[in-house]
Amino acid sequence: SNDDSVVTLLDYGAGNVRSVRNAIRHLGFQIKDVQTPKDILNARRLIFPGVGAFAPAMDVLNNTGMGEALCSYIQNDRPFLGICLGLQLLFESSEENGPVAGLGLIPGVVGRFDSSKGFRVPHIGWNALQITKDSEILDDIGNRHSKENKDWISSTCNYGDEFIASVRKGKVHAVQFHPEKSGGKQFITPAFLYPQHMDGRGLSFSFETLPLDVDTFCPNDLESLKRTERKASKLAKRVIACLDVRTNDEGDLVVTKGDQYDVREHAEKNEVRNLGKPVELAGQYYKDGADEVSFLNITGFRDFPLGDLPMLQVLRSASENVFVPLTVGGGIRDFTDSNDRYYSSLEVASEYFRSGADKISIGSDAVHAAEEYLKTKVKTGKSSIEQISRVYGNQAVVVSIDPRRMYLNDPSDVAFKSIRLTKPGPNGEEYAWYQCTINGGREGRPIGAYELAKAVEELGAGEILLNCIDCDGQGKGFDVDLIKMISDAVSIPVIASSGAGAVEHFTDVFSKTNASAALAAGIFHRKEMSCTAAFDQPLEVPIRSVKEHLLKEGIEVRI
Ligand code: 1PR
Repeated sequence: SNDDSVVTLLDYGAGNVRSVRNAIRHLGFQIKDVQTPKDILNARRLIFPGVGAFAPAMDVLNNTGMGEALCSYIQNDRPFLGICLGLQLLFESSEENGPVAGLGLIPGVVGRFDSSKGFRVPHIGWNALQITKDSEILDDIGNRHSKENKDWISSTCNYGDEFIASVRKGKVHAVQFHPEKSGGKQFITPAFLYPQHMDGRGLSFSFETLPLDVDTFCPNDLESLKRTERKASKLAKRVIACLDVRTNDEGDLVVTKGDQYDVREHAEKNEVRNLGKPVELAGQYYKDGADEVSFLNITGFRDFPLGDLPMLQVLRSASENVFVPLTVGGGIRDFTDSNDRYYSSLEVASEYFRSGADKISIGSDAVHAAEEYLKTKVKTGKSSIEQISRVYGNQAVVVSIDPRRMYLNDPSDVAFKSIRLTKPGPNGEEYAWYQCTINGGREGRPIGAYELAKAVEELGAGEILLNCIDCDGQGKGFDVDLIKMISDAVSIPVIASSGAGAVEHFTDVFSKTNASAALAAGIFHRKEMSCTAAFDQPLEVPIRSVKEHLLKEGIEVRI
């Protein structure tokens, strides 16, 4: 097409491209989907938001002839923007699922981050870009990087290792991060893998400057970024708003909030506590500065999730207005319906990704998988964690742990890892272990939070959402003992959850543990809660105030 208002999109159906679509439309363009390789060759401008893992994406490109068309399009210096995997695929090969050969347009290998240096992998969150367009900085990096791809590099990022954050040559751009998920600021890079052998040169990028018209694209705030020091940068700590969603007794999908996982009002009618509409609240929290939004379908363990059209609709609508990552959890597992039709957890997850989720979160099914794995010591490849991470990448798989504190006088009383408590239990117990539960806390299982966390990390989970039933909804602070134990035990990011009631609780958890993010629910919804039945709680605190407080206390956050 020659129409200037049209953007051609290469979406091979492997994940969440919905947000990119929403971003393109938000900028006033129309979308033409690639159906055949010819559509690539005829594009006026092309966006390739690679999603999923490297090998399956290359298979699609090779088997459809799209790969060949892409190479010719790029070699002819036609307007192009690759995002995430859409950048990685341009390189010679990747270590993900591999080595697997890529399109070979840029010299270099896509490698794995080295988590042994104390940097958490996958790399999920907000990290500062290095603008390295001027030769001064290029010289600075010296000869460590390959000369061959030097002319491609437009920006880098240092996360223990220096890695390529974006490339550009002529009209061809590609970025490792997700401008469409960066809320108009900085960027987020779920860069489990990153292209190596690089130099720096650069541009900065944001959703607002998505270079739909690459000819006139202009980096924003180049000067201030140029001045930033070239040292290993830590990821900003994330603040995540969580919406527990369920159907109320009238059949509407509502945001609710439990008190130690109990979501009933306990007033006369014993209704499900209704705090508002999921899409509206998500939009509000995004505007208020949430780094991510999570939807937990808390009764998903009961119903067949693919039948759960309202939840899919919530994701579709939320992703139109929320330009930060969305996570969805609840009921992700293999399933056989009443007609004996079998659905794999992968199919269930795929439906969520297509509807706008960037990550899925697995609770109950992860407990079963971990128990099985610890018993047999065999990775079957069949668990939901393994299946989904293989296709969508580890960064897309969160495991939600719902542990309950079990007090002990003597740690040798149990076979599970226990800790010495900072504050003794109700009967003076000095120790506790944390028992994993399934089905929203309804059933305790013979596995501890520590054992579960280690096992799911080995199975391929990319992040842990660490709740604590005892603290949930209490507003008295996070369980720092538990969060410290788990965040020290694994090298994937840990999201601290349950108990936030004041801004100080966030500082507390970030300064005393290695949590990468803190998630909260009640503290952000209290305005809504105060109009429901008696619920004796501290006042509502906006996300903005939490972040301002963290910044004041010297903890880096995205403002
Ligand atoms: O087991 O895969 O179907 O997933 C079910 C998911 O639903 C799990 O992630 C589980 O944590 C969640 N869930 C199940 N029942 C409840 C409940 O409340 N009755 N919600 C529930 C759990 C926990 C937190 C909460 C924090 C912060 N919500 O995410 O938002 O504790 O709350 P606070 O800041 O107000 O203290 P599956």
